[in-house]
Amino acid sequence: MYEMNDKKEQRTTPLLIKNATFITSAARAEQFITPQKPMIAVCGKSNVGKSSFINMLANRKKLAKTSSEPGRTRLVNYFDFGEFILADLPGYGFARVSKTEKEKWAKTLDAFFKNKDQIAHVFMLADSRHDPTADDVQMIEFLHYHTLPFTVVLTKADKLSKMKLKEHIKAIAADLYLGEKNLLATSAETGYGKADVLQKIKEVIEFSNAPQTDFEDEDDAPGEDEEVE
Ligand SMILES: Nc1nc2c(ncn2[C@@H]2O[C@H](COP(=O)(O)OP(=O)(O)OP(=O)(O)O)[C@@H](O)[C@H]2O)c(=O)[nH]1
Ligand SMILES: [Mg+2]
Repeated sequence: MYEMNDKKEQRTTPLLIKNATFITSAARAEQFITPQKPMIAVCGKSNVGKSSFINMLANRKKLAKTSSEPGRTRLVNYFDFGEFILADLPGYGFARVSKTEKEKWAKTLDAFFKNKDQIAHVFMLADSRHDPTADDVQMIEFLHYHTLPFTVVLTKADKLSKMKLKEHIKAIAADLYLGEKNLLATSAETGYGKADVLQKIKEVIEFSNAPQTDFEDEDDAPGEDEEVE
């Protein structure tokens, strides 16, 4: 009962995004930034709609550069959203690039996710129209392996009928061994699903800013096996 009321309360005060700005691009790990506010990473295969998703959240058409030509975002692009930072990551799984280039991307992504403490959440984008690719599955395994908290965001929902979208959400969730609630369907074209994403971000920020229980201190506190002088 309480939980329901809490949810309702949160829903009535949505996260407001006023003025999102571009911070910087990083091509290499040494250029990664260490922001003082919660950072959310946006990842997914090339052309899935990462930059468009960021623009949708920012209410701006050209904050993040979008392109119909896959593989355009080759850098980590950071955006300041006021209460949080968004990092637009280079897309993976683009066939038409050289092996060296692919390895470079893999290295960048790897290095980025190694800074685990810096990442409050990951939005892993996948196309709502298709089955997850082998790369998508690998990315999710990677997130699991590094115990990074993530939500799967399905893009381009406007391309499907409501019925089909529902079917796809179910199928994709099953494919990824996730509950349907771990998936948020969106459309950068129509703004569908934006409120759900903002709600998720709000929860992430609140969790990040909440004082964390310091278990180490508890261990350090005098226990049964320790003598107090
Ligand atoms: N219909 C529709 N098209 C979309 C949507 N989101 C993105 N697109 C289109 O998909 C193409 C790729 O979008 P981007 O946002 O550039 O994709 P990206 O994931 O940033 O791509 P890379 O940076 O190259 O990895 C563009 O032509 C967008 O207009 C959506 O929600 N609906
Ligand atoms: Mg992009």
